[in-house]
Amino acid sequence: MKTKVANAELNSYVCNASGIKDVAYEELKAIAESNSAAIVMKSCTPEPRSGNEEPRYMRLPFGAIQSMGLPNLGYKEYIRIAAELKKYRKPIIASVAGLSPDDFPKIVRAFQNSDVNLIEVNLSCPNLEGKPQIAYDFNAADELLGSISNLGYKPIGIKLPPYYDLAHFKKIADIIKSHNISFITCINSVGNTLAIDPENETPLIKPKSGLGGLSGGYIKNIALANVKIFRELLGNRISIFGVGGINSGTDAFEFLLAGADAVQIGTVFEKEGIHCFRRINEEFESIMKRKGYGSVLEARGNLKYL
Ligand code: RRO
Repeated sequence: MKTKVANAELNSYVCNASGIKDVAYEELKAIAESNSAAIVMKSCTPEPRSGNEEPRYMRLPFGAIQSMGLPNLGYKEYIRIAAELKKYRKPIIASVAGLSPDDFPKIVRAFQNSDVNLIEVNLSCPNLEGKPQIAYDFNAADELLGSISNLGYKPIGIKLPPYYDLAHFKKIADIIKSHNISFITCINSVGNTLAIDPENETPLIKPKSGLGGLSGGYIKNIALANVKIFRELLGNRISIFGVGGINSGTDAFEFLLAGADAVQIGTVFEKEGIHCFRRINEEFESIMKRKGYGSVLEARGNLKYL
């Protein structure tokens, strides 16, 4: 069940998503030693950040709500960590964030001269007070991609927020095609949602008056539609990581039918721990076998219509 994202070869179809248990060296080492097909690192900024106030991550019955606020060690530390993790011979995927437009080319340039294999640029963090999600501002996204897409030879991808309107899909897809973008990762959490504790009469999380990104099972169908629509709009030249609510091999297979090249696991990794990669991968392989598919590519985008 090997697959490929941009020029990176993945030994399986299932890996971790940025943002869960991937901030510190020990956590990334555990991912390196697990069945995750790649090592995806936490989105990073020029300087280390401790993130938003707690409570900032709460599990919900079918997923989670969080407003982490980009806690990370700063990009220089992730460049050092990538050098340490290279020996595991697994694709290392950096995730780039920023607090200002200039941060992005600065960090991308540094990762271009590092041991990471792919560079995922996060245009969709919903949890920074006063900072809109870049990928919802088409002019800003276009300008930002222009500033980062030709700084070196390592493939650049972008982490997208969910879109809901077909005209918006078309707009961002046209922007992506006009730059040197090799893969997309969709979707980030659904931003600015609210979960309430009715006993306490408070939100479940503290930052942003309780507003946070929703993830897990609640967003699977939004994610599936985003993967399918982008696969149609972008064609087969651009790889797609599907992410959002994947909890089983069946979920992973649905993302394959929608057009994903590989999937990333976030919320379930937080809840179940490192074993989730092996479990989901085994379940996925058994579905592929039962259905007679010999490779990921054979089934990719194979959704049939009623
Ligand atoms: O750290 C976060 O609060 C965070 C980020 Br950077 C992101 O891209 N998506 C998300 O749900 N949380």
